[in-house]
Amino acid sequence: MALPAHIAPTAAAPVHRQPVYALVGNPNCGKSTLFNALTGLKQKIGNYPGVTVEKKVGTTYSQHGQPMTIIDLPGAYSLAARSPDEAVTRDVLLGRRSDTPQPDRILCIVDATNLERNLYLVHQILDLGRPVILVLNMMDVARNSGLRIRTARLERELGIPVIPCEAVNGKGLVELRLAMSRTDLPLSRHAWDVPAAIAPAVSELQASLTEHSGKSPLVARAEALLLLTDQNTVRVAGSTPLHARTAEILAQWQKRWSATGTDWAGTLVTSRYDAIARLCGETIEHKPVESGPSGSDRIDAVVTHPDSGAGWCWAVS
Ligand SMILES: Nc1nc2c(ncn2[C@@H]2O[C@H](COP(=O)(O)OP(=O)(O)OP(=O)(O)O)[C@@H](O)[C@H]2O)c(=O)[nH]1
Ligand SMILES: [Mg+2]
Repeated sequence: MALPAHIAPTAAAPVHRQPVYALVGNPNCGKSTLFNALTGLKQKIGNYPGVTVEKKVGTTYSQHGQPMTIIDLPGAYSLAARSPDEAVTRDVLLGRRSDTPQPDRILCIVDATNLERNLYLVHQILDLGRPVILVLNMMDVARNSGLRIRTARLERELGIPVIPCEAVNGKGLVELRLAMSRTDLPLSRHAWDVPAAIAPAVSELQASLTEHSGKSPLVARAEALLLLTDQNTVRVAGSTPLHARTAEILAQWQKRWSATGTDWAGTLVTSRYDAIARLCGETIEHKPVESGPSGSDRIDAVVTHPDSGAGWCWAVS
């Protein structure tokens, strides 16, 4: 079957060795449930060296039986880390930890009932320039609360595969495995213009990170954006420190902006939220739920009823 043009292969380099997927999302959105469903007993659980943060790595198989590694990362609301858990997630994704391979691809899982908040992290991750698959989890709860998500529109806007899922009962897993098996996953085309007042600083930091820390241009850009919003940077054991020249450039810009009263971090965060709000406005629809049993009764019924797959049609586009 021909792929829709908006998620057809682009310039993303195919991965020839065993691909490493990171599973990442907000706390409590179903990461571990999905990780367990994909990996079964093929899991190794330990700690990241030097921090009391759990490290979970597992193996799953492509549709052709090829092994794929999955790392279940700690829950995070943002890559601008505020806790050791978030710092580990940020550092693994940015390739800052020598004890963990930088993931080739990223499975972003979101709670579909709270898409706008969950998309903040996804938006930051799309900046990393890695192939991303977006998993809309908790679709049972979303459907029962009257939410309709225009999945095809979301795919088109972001330019990546979007897979509706119910990790708790395995729905959507076949489609997810098919997407994960693709050797030619596309890179997102998500367009997010950095506000003009901040753009020169991002370029300068990006150049320094590329030159002094050997980062690829896209990872360096994502990292530059983070340096500007990560006001109280949480550093954990195992994380590579910032190069002195990059730290100097950052301090110079911050001094300049402080003198002119420019709220650089606020400007960046607001601009990202504006882009997400626009996206959600185009893709989420609230329909009043018809009267009947209470919301939680209906959710229980869907989760526990063996035939809950009937009428499995939540992707309105
Ligand atoms: N109704 C419903 N519940 C789900 C679904 N997926 C996961 N859950 C439930 O959501 C709760 C949280 O799931 P977890 O897999 O522990 O979430 P997590 O993201 O790993 O949480 P943290 O590791 O604490 O950040 C559990 O009670 C799951 O059973 C789903 O698709 N539908
Ligand atoms: Mg978990």
